[in-house]
Amino acid sequence: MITRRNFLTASAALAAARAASAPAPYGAIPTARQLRWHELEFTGFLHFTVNTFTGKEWGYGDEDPNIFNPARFDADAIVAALAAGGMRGVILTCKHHDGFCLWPTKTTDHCIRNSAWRLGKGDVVSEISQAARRHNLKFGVYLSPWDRNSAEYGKPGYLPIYRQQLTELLTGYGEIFEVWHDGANGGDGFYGGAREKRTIDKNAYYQWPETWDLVRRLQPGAVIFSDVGPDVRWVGNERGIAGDPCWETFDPVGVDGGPASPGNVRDKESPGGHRHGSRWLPPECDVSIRPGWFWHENENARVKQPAQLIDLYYQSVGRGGTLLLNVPPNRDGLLPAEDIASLQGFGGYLRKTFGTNLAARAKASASNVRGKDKAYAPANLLDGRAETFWATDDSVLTADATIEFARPTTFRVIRMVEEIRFGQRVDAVVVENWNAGTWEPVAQATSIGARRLIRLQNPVTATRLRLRVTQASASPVLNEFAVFGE
Ligand code: FUL
Repeated sequence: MITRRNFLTASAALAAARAASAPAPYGAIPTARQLRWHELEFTGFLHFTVNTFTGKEWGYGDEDPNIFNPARFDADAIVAALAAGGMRGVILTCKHHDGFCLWPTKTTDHCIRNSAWRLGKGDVVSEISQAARRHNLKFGVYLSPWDRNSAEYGKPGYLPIYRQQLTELLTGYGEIFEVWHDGANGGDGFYGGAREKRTIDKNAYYQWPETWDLVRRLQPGAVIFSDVGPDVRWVGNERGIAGDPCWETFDPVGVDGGPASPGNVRDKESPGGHRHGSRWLPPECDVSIRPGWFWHENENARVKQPAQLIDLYYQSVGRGGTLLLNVPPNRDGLLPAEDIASLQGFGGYLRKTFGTNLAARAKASASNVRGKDKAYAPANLLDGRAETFWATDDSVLTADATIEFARPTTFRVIRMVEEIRFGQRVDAVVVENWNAGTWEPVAQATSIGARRLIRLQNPVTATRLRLRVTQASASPVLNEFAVFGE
């Protein structure tokens, strides 16, 4: 007898039989923390320390803590300007190479506690982290491994100090989204008065794997950045520009061809990554809004203009990486008016350009849909949802999706997103415009990954557009195809 309950169970089983299974992941895939990091797209860097007051880029380590005295320091104003620029996170130089700590650390006297600022009661890390939370930005820390102040630097005794500093930062200031270790390791310095040159073995000295374990234990959600990851790779230049193509996967190799470590990587390979690399290790593109990383009076007229920031955005975020833009506070402890104006101009561009996907109401069709299952329909490219995607059958590596607008639509920017939970699968695409009975190419690209943005030379008007995957290493799985006016 067919009861209602049996009937329902039977039809559910039928539906399940018809539903095609999701594609198997291809190659290396991102972790949950990497996925969250990709979504941030654009974050800020704050280089701020004794250098701001001495005019140096690299402090020697013998600076008097009293020179750090940003009389009008206003964390809220700083972070508000970053937010207006469109940033979703901020990383502070809690300690740069000079060793001066911007928080009252227990590990050294060379810190803010011994500065005249706020009678030694101030804590820049605390204030920036709290302002970040108020403005809905994630907070991250830069802790320079090289410490030109510490007497222990270069000896075994420095490692426990470095790890203790990291522990203080990762336990005292709430959730941390990124831990940033640069690769400028060793050289001359004050070193507790020794004033000498100390070189270290870049692969062995810091015992990075143990330090990274510590970060995992204390802040499991944080990504770790360095020349070699383990979560996010340096893009290989300080101009903020990723390669084209730019693969999200990478197997770093040391300068001599041996094992790599922070400060020892063949950085010519970093902008492009490695197609079919064994690790998901996407690039973060760091660059300063000014020529230097720290504020210098004589660079006030050389602040990057919104148009330059826009170009950088397309060359970093638009190639599947993230953009980490440094905006250094000045001696007052504020962002200069020039920098704030640039951020505002750029943030306005982002909001205006990417606020409306002109393809959101278009109709989509495709040459192939995985298992003919609606769950993988090309309409998913247009729905603005992160979790839905267009996928083809496993055997179908080249395919196209066509979208039809209700009326002629003019756009200048194209955005494509792979569903990277399934790995980086697409090797090349072409976008074509239906014009008087033929398909005309308007754009082409290689790697997509987390994002590919194409800004056309001139706006294009279309009634019908076709996205053709012309080469792929596994059946394409695409999350988004969007177009924007400028
Ligand atoms: C480098 C440092 O040497 C620079 O001063 C700056 O902090 C840059 C972001 O990282 O390794």
